[in-house]
Amino acid sequence: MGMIETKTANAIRVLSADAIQKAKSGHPGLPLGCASAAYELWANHMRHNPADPKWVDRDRFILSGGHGSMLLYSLFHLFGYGDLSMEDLKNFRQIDSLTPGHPEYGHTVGVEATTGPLGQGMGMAVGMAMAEAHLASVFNKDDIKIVDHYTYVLGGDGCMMEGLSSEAFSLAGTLGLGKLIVLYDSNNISIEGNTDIAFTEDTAKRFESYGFGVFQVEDGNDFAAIGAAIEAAKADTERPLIVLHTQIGYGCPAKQGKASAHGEPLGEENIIAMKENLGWESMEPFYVPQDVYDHMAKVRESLKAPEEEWNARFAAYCEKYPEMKELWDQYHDKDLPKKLWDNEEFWSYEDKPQATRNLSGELLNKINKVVPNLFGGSADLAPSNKTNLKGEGDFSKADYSGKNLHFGVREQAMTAIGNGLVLHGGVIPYVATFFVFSDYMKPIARLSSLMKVPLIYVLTHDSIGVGEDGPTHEPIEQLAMLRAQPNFHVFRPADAKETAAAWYSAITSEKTPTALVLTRQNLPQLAGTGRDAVKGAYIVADSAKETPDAIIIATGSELSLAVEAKELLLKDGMDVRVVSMPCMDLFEEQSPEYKESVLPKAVRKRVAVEALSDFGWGRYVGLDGATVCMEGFGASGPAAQLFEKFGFTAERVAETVKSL
Ligand SMILES: Cc1ncc(C[n+]2csc(CCOP(=O)(O)OP(=O)(O)O)c2C)c(N)n1
Ligand SMILES: [Mg+2]
Repeated sequence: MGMIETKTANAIRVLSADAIQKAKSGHPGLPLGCASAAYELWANHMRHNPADPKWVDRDRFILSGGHGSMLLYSLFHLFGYGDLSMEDLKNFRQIDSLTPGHPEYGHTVGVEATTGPLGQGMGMAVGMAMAEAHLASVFNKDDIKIVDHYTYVLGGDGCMMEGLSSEAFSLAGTLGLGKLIVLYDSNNISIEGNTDIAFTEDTAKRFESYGFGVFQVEDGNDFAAIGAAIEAAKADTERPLIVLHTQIGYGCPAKQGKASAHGEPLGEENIIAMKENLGWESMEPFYVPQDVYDHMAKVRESLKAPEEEWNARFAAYCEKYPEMKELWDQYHDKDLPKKLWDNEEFWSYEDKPQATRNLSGELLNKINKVVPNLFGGSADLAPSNKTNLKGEGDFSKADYSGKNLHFGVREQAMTAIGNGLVLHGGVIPYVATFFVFSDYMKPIARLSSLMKVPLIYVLTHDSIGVGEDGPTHEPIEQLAMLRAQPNFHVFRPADAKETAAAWYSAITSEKTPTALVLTRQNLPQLAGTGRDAVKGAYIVADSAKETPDAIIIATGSELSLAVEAKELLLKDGMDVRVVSMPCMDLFEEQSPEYKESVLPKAVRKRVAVEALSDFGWGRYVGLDGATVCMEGFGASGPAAQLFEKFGFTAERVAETVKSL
């Protein structure tokens, strides 16, 4: 390898160190340690075109160790992603800059996934590789392949320590995702010092046990060795791991190999020493030699060819297989699910008591007839979550065309994979487990919201209605937890019509993930419910009076209690309004006029009924209102008896209204 490669990798080091120094914060260790490997991968092995960052068949690259964001930004600047300028690098970590502290999807051109919470990038990469494998098996023909790309993920010791990576790679091994290439930045350092203090496993052996092929690169600055490992990994049709033995903070004599290189600026003097050590031409901050830019212009030019070749291939494919082109367009038509609004079958239901999880399962299968690219499953609870797509095969190593995913008992990996599937594009994924185990999904769901990724969460067994399994399995605070998360729609539907509305909202959502919180037990079909559920809250049974005597607000299984309580109260001369509020978040998005029409400020006697924690209801019931909610954990016993025991009866609701 020539001088210019080394010089370009050093430009990545210099830009990263200078930007972090100027910001007075950041993480130089990873960018310095991985500069050579990243340059080699991006310039000589990855099929990507900075001139068209959204090209569908590009190789994906995820920086799972998001703290090393300056590595990405330096690459973007040199490769020409989104014209990320020197000015942008100088604004690293400043408000509204294109170079925030950690890479943010949708904010900076070229960022494939928001990363920073360690381990999650690893899971998202597995999801992207699964999407590729699935779409390839659906669309590729023997003579023309139109889906054919790799997913590269780079993560360090921290990502390997996080349990999420074990979940994700264990599944990747089972699925034999040969086009997932994991690059492990093995520098034996994390924040507290040498990894020996807490992490002595043999990671290579661990991956071998998952069924990965392992390639070692002894010197993380040996371009030829890195390149050879990448090509060997590509040729490995199973699941390759490349262990890059690197030195954190490489190039900076006072810092390299030390934990102090991890997460603080190197210091002015150390940067000068680094530049001298690297033989840099100028001590001027942010100086990049012209020959590096000249070289990168040539590299950028060379990166255009694969997409041009793909465009020709895709055109030939469309001509030869017009019916497949039609299917391809359906897979990529974001508006297709909106057709469900006028689909009578979708909204139809049998008028008998039904569990909303069963209704959800039926709706999912109805959607599958209209929306061809549903792709999802459960963390080993599909029979309970009712998430199976009937007549569709299983996604497996033997057959990637199956649409039913089996995540195993791995809620974290499942959720990160779900995010990766959405980010990849081309499929509409859903993930499922018991509602109580949303605790295991929460940190990953948070990234769905942050990235504006509309992943669908099917969460069944939504209250003490779980019954005999008892308090370990009965959610209490999970509803409040998910409602507290910005940009997350939590739906708790009460019957068939509301469950359909919830699914409609979830599958047409473009920027917001949705949780469908569903019952295990049967619920009656109610008269006043309807599609207005998509507004988040609406009146299901009104008072005859212009100003109701009181308002009862309920969700899900407790809505029927509210309606019964209204009847009881009428006998006592009180005429109340019943409001169903299946989705607080969507109600908050409505106009002030609509909100006032449903919950008039003048009516201060308000009771909220929900068999979960009352946290959050204060906002709607106010100081003069009350709640009928769970105060502690549930108990083990038949569900109907538990509702009695914890006071979820129409009588108690009516009494509570009268007490105001
Ligand atoms: C889930 C999570 N826990 C903790 C952190 C805080 N954190 C950021 S980097 C880091 C150490 C990472 O070590 P390593 O991956 O080896 O990176 P290196 O120091 O080699 O750059 C920690 C604990 C985090 N970002 N995410
Ligand atoms: Mg490390």
